[in-house]
Amino acid sequence: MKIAVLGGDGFVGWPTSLHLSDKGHEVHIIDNLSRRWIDTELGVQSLTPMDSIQERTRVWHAETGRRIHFHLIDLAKDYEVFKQWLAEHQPDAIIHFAEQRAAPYSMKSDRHKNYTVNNNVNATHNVLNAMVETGVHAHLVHLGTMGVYGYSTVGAAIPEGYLPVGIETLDGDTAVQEILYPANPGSIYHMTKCLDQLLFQFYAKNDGLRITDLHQGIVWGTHTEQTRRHEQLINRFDYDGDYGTVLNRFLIQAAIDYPLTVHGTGGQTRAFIHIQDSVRCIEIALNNPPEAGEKVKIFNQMTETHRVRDLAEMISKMTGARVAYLPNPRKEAAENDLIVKNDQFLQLGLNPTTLQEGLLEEVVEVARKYAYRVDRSRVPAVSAWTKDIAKTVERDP
Ligand code: USQ
Repeated sequence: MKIAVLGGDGFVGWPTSLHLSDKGHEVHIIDNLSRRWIDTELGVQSLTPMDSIQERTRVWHAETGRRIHFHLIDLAKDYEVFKQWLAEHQPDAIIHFAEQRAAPYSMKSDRHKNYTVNNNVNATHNVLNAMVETGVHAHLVHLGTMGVYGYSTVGAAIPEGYLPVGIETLDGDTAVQEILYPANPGSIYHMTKCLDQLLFQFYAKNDGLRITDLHQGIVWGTHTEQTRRHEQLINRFDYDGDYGTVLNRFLIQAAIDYPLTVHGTGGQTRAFIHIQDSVRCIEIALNNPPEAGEKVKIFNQMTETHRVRDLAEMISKMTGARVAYLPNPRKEAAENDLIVKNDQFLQLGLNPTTLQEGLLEEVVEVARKYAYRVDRSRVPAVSAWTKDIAKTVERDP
């Protein structure tokens, strides 16, 4: 297949591009390199040393003989350029990662809120609009988030996207209708992914676009089979308070002897997936597209659920790190349960990497190896969800 990977320079986009190229697909990365600009804005860098995208693709070619093409396009701003690219290249599939993906970054200030909404919603709509306009009815696979469901405790498993609801009819009967699971975002970033869902629903219905939305949990880990092949193919690894996700943050904190930064009681339960499984899921989704005219296909892309404090205690036992319970900068439920259905990927052959088997290797291979690159002043999470919370958040544990 000819595959366009939008956002192919990012944390999940890069290993996905390598994985698909390795499988023999013709991969075209489209990216505006915004994630690298944001590193500059925040004054941080990936824990792992990252080369330019041009250098990464050159090394991939030298290693494997395969070419990954790179196109510098801003999807949110350069609609006409993207439309022309699409008409010219006619990909069979488009994978859409090209969104600002950090919840804390999206909550930093009014400017960051505007940026996240404008960037994410425009990018998604521009892609859909250009597909219809050019008649390129490629299979669109979008990286969504488990966060669209919210984390309120309902004591029932979260289904894969849809919920059957009974509505009382005028004559007293019950009509059953399938609806998108009620969106319940916990940040501006998560809200944009909820808005994406409506855009997909409309374009699938109105224009018969074939769309798959992957509701992914928190990704942990760094390496995939392909990123291990050469030092310069390494994936990025964020540890800072805005872009670092919880488990990867705990790993690097343990490696630099920084108390593990648990927000609140650590009673938040979240869904997790290893980066290797994430790229496999994307491939499985690509190979199982919906039919034209079918509703949007939704998968829950996660393999395990864990409570934040249990993760901290697990890593503390493994490494001897101390655990710090800090005031929570976020507005979120202090404690929640989470049960998630992920039957579709399991039935299609996903064999999950568990935390137990992968964690130790990650600490030793990545966190300790690159610990010398960490700027400790960038570890605290200082982005507060409301102005009131900002007053109560302790800046440094
Ligand atoms: N947390 C801590 N300590 C930290 C960092 C986070 O206790 O140092 C807590 C947070 O308060 C939150 C939980 O850990 O309760 C998860 O935070 P996170 O930053 O790991 O994850 P989140 O903000 O939800 O976002 C990440 C990715 C996002 C993706 C999402 C999947 O950045 O792109 O969509 O995970 S999910 O969480 O399932 O919605």
